[in-house]
Amino acid sequence: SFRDALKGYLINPEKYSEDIIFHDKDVVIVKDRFPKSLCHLLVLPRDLQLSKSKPWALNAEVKAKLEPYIEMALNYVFKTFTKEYELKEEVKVMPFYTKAQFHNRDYFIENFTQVGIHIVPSMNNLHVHVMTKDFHSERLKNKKHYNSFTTEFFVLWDRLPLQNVDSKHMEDTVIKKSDLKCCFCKANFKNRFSELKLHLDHEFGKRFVECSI
Ligand code: GMP
Repeated sequence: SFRDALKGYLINPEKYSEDIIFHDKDVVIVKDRFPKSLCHLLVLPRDLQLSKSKPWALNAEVKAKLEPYIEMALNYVFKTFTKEYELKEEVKVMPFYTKAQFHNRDYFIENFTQVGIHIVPSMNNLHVHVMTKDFHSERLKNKKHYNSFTTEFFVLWDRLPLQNVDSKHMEDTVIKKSDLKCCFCKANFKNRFSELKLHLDHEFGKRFVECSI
């Protein structure tokens, strides 16, 4: 089923060299094929038993093993974004007020990236999302896509593990009923997804411009 689409990366990373930015015997880091932000990676532990476990239950021991790989993914995200985009310095709006902040790895990561898991994953193999928080992507096509990364449906790495999870509440209420709120300015678009999309384009364009090479 499509839910097993990530499994190939674990078993045979050599076969997917276009998608994969790093692998060793324990972990694969792959580009999300349907990225919901400009930089969107997945960190996948290769152990098949671990791969089957619930992401919200990730314990401290497993987290400690994955953390160096998450750092690696964050570095990649930082380098890629700051290579491809520039900050429009004349517009002083969060998350960056200055070019120095934009080019400061720690500041960039703290203010413009997120690491975490979907509380109810759509794919069977355990994966951790590492991404920028621009949500500037053609692949972001509906309310579910947006809310799955911007509400408590997305569990930040530092909050793991959770003790128990009400999956039905998460899917029925959090995803479907939460208003669409702009991740930059918090403007509330209620249920109006296409308006949110236009607004996100605007918010992006206010801050960033593609580097001319
Ligand atoms: O939460 C699952 C994530 O996996 C989503 O962000 C999807 O966009 C992503 N995804 C689904 N199928 C594939 C695939 O075949 N390859 C990759 N790299 N990502 C996928």
